[in-house]
Amino acid sequence: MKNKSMAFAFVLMATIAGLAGAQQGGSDALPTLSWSGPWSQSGENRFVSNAIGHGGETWQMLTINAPAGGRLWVTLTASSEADFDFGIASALNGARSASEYQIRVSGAESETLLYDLPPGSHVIHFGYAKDNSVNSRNDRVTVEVEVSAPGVSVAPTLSWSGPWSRSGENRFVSDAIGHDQETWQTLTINAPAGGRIWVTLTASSEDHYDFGVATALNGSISDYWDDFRMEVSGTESETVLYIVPPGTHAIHFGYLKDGSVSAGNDQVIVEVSAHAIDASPAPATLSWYGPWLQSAENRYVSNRVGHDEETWQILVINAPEGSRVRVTLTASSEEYFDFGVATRLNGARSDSLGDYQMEVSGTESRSLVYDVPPGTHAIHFGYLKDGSLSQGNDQVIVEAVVE
Ligand SMILES: [Ca+2]
Ligand SMILES: [Ca+2]
Ligand SMILES: [Ca+2]
Repeated sequence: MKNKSMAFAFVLMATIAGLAGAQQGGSDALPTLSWSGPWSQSGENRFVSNAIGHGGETWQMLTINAPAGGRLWVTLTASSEADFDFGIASALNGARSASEYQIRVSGAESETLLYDLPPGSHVIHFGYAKDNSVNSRNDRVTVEVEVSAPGVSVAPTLSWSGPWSRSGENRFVSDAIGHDQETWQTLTINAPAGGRIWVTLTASSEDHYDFGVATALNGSISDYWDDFRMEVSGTESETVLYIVPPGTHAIHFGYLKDGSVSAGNDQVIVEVSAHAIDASPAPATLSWYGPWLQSAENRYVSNRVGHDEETWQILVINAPEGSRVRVTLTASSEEYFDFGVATRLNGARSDSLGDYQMEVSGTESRSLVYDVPPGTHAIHFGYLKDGSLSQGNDQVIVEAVVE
């Protein structure tokens, strides 16, 4: 149990540490950093949240002096009760808030965030907020910050180690293993000016039992499933964007099998592309093909079809430097029988409802963000009707926004 004098000692130590420095040296162009709050310093610009009780919050403030602007890389790593106790980073010059934030992490999640700094002085608040019961892991969050000058663009270089087979420049297929075994491949990223790393994992495995996984950036190989950044099985394929601060980093990719049964090719494939942080990335463009009726920019309404029929519209995303696209599907249809669907990125039209990324029926409206790697990609939107009855407007509406 933490008492008041211990809490006071934490505050005092952190204050002394804050006064003693945490200033970033180097060239005049680099932003300088100063910290205030009760968290414990554990590196030049690395702080660990202090102990708090259930229902509590604790905050640490970073002040950034950036006369020439710059880039700020924030890595937030939780060690907490998954989905209930959160580490939080505010928006640039945003408020302290457990409900409005730039990013939050829980469990064993670790994420890196890039803030583009306009010239001037700025603040960011970091928090740890707990719900009303249960502590897990180390019950804290760690924040680590790095800065770089504005406008430096150098593409990261990639190197690989492990037993997997190369099938493209940065594409590897897991090697054959038996039941209850696992195999790992390591990607090392050398990123002197930071970068964006797009990772696609594609499974061909026993659904729900044999998994392809990717760790967090610099995460460890671990038995805890919620420690992984991404998991795929069956015929799943997913893409995730890693934002990488300046320096050298690793991501581990695994194929993990349970005690019996193999399916498909019994493997996972990883494909990676690395890109410089560009000061003004080329925006993604959206184009649409199909019979649906346009009702606004990037908003389409399905055309009329009969019972047991379906109709499809295609969205093509051209994203020279990668992007995130938010898609919203809104149904007005016979509930549970007539569906609006969206495929995975580059997924196939399919007869099986479980294969879609998103489904709506009745009066449902759902929205989803696709992480889109650099290149040209497609999403298919469908309206699928069963053999009888129509309700509502008998249609689905799709809207897409580049974030
Ligand atoms: Ca809790
Ligand atoms: Ca299996
Ligand atoms: Ca129907």
